Amino acid sequence: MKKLLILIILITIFIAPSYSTTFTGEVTKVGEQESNRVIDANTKQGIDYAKISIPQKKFRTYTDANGNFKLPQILVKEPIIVNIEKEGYRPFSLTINNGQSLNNPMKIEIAQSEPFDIALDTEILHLGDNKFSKNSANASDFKLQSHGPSYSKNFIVTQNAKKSTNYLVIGSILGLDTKLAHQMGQNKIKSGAYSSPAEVYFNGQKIGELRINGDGQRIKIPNSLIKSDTKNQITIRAGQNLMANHIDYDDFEMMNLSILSE
Ligand SMILES: [Ca+2]
Repeated sequence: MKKLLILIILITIFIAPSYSTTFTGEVTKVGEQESNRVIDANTKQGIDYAKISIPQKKFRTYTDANGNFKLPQILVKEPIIVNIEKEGYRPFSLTINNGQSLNNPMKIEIAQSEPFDIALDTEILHLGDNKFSKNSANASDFKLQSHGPSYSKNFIVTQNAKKSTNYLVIGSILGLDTKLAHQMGQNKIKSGAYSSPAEVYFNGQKIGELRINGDGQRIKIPNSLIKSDTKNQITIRAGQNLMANHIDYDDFEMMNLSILSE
C-alpha cells in the first residue's frame, strides 16, 4: 500500500455575534492504492455492498465482498460529489474538483454511526432560484430542481443530547459563490460579483454561515437552543448576489445533512 494522503480540511465556521467564534477541523482520509476501496475506519476491513453514487452524473455502483469498487472514466470539468452509503455507517461524501481525476484509486474510510446520530437528509439538495451564471462554482451540474431559497427540517432530540456537544454536519457543499469562495478559486466569475454567505438557523436563532465549498463542514449547535423530547428545526437560507439590482439567490448544492452528538 502506498503512503496515505491525509487531506485535512480546516473549516472556519463563522458564528453569529451572540456566540464566540469556533474553529472546527474535520479530517478525511483518502489514500492511494491500486483499486478504489471502502473500509471501516475502525477495523480497517473492507466493507461489502456499500453504495457508491455520483448523483449529478446519475451514476451508482456497489462495493464487492472486499470493499472494492470501480468508478466511470469521467473527465471532471466541474466539481462533483461522490457519495458513499452503508447501513450502520455515518453518511460520507467527497467532492472531486475540476482538475482532479477519478482515475487515481481512492481508499475511503467510513465510520460506524453512533446511537444519537440523526440523519436529516441523505439526498442532494439544491437551494436558490435556478438562475445562475455559467461561471458559477458548478453551473453545469445544476440539473436538479431547486428547493427554493430556504430549506428546513424538523427533528426530535432526546434529553441525552444536552449532555454532549452537538453539531450540524454538512457532508458536501458545492456552488457557493461567496467572496471567500471566489478568493479561494472555487468559482470563475470574473465580474467581481459575489453573494452573501448562506445562513444556518437553529430554532430560529442564527448559529452560523456557509462561506466555502467542501466536505464535512460542521456548525456547533448551542445546547441552550436545544429543546429536549420535542420538535427542533434546522433552517438553511441561500445567500444573495450582492451586486444584482434584483433579488438573485446564490444557487448551491449540499448533501448529507446530519446532527452528530459527541
Ligand atoms: Ca441565483
